Amino acid sequence: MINKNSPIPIYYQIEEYVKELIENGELRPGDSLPPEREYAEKYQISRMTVRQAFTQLVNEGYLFRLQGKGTFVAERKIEQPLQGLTSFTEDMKARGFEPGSQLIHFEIIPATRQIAGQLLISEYGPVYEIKRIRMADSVPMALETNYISANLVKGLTEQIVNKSLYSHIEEKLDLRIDSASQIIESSIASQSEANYLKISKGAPVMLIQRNTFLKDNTPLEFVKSVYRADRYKFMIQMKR
Ligand code: 16G
Repeated sequence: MINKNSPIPIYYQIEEYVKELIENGELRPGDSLPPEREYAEKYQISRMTVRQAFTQLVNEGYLFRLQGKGTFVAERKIEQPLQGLTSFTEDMKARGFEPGSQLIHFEIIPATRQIAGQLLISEYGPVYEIKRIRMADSVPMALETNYISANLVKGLTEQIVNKSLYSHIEEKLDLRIDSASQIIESSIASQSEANYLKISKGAPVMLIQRNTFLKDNTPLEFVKSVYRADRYKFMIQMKR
């Protein structure tokens, strides 16, 4: 696999080789990699070079290290297209995962000025504040807080939001979800976010803010989410 005469740097060749093993399934999530020393001896290269390749793969999310235990293959990231306006439940089902939610908080609160501004309702108007851990096959993927006007979407209950909000809104309330705008920025998990998402404090996350509108442009929801950066990547098609 390693060609020392190639103009391609050796660390890069190792990286490509390990990626190939992961992509063709020879290395599966959770598998441990042979110690760097073993690679170095086998291919007669320096341990530093192997380390450099592994570090790059850790940074790209293919591998992770456990102190004193070694280097392991990470779970594959979900590649989430950004074009379609879909719900978490739809996204997970489309990938063959069982969608799940754990309700952390459900309350009708008076809208703060920020929330009222996002939902175009009056300050202190009643809004649902719904905080859910969103799960795929019981693994926490994101922490989501929705704000929805209680005058627009009447009669939400804990039972309803334990399932799909979008399907309730469309199928039971017959409202047409039409468009959304979304902002994505990077951040790190706070202690409480880390606990909910079962990651370490300070682990990379993506903050997503979504404003969703009905067919007549009425704001339906204002959502703040924290997505695990080790499990998600986003994709968008572009054309020029
Ligand atoms: C997605 C949406 C969220 C929406 C939810 C409905 C993002 C960032 N958020 O998670 O705005 O409320 O789906 O999901 O994509 P549900 O129908 O499964 O409850």
